[in-house]
Amino acid sequence: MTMGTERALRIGITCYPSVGGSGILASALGEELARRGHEAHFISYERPFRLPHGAPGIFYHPVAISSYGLFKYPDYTLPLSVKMAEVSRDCGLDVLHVHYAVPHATAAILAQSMLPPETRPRVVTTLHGTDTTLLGRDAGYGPAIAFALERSDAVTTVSAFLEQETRQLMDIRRPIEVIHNFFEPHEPRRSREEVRRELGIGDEALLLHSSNLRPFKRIDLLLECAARIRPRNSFKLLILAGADFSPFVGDVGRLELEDRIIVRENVSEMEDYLQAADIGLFTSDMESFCLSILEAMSFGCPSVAARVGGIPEVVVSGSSGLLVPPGNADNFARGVEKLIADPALRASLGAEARKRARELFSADAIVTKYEQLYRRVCALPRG
Ligand code: GMT
Repeated sequence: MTMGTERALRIGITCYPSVGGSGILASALGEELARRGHEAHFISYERPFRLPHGAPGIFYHPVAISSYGLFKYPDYTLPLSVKMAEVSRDCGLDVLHVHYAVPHATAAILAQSMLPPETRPRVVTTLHGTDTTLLGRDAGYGPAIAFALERSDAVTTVSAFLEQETRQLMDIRRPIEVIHNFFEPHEPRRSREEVRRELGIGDEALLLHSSNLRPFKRIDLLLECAARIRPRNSFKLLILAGADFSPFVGDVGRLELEDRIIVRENVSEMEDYLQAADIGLFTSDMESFCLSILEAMSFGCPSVAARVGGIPEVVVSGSSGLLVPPGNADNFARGVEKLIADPALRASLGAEARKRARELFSADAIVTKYEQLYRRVCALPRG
């Protein structure tokens, strides 16, 4: 297929298929590439959970993992690289685009090396966060990550913060391009009123937190903040949990928040809930971007969030949300109270948040950058 004068591309995409920003972003990218006439070939141990079924141009190639008596730990990297090489050869992939370096970038470099030079796909590695900020510091991973980054045909990060952090931590000198995350909302299936009715929301403000509940998301601080918001009956907090919430149920009881907290686990109709929310609340200690804030912004919902990592690239405090110093429940509670008490401020921050999301972080703005990058690496001489 050709697009104008340019031919359609065949892109292999590898990501973690489970709930997490990097997998969500990779799935959305594949969906948008297919909509633009390219082929997106997902290679992973499971089908990414947000990937639409039956859409033209989207393919899924499972990686089978065997367990052998000799192995104490099952190995994923080698079967992944073999599958990457096989799909590259059989489907004529132009690019292997891996999301999250560990172990995907190493597997892609190995896959590339296993193929004859004339059929080698280019490797694009997108760093998402802890693949360098955490694992990059780990002596058992750091050198392999640095090697795969140096060997990739292009490396991108989802924020300028992550680019600087990666350079400093890993002593990387090669070019790294910043391509921010994007979010392209689907049409909600239910109305805002219907969803608020389901959640039992009356005049209260509906606060929203969505995450995979990992330790750096600071769910303890989120709940502590909820316990300190006054008046107590001015809000309810909806937690869209991408993981089992039961470890936190004890804290909800201890803080006497049973009537304030609503939990929904692993929802697939994100947009239904995003459109129903009034204020996002994100207490993370670290985020290279925080896709959940962007998802809320797309529906005109401003967030109170920690001023950490790449979040200030997403939210301009006082204009499209409120950023507060991290780690202190009172800071978050005062920010939320301010927005609950001032609907006009909430509306103006929300309008600016939606505008910023559309102008800077839409598929139109971002996917085009990936397409240009793919074409640029495809023009490189094959190594
Ligand atoms: O890096 C991680 O810990 C996991 C990763 C994920 O898969 O959710 O999160 C990172 O990537 C997201 C998508 O680009 C970003 O929105 C998150 O901010 C980022 N997390 C961290 O930097 C801690």
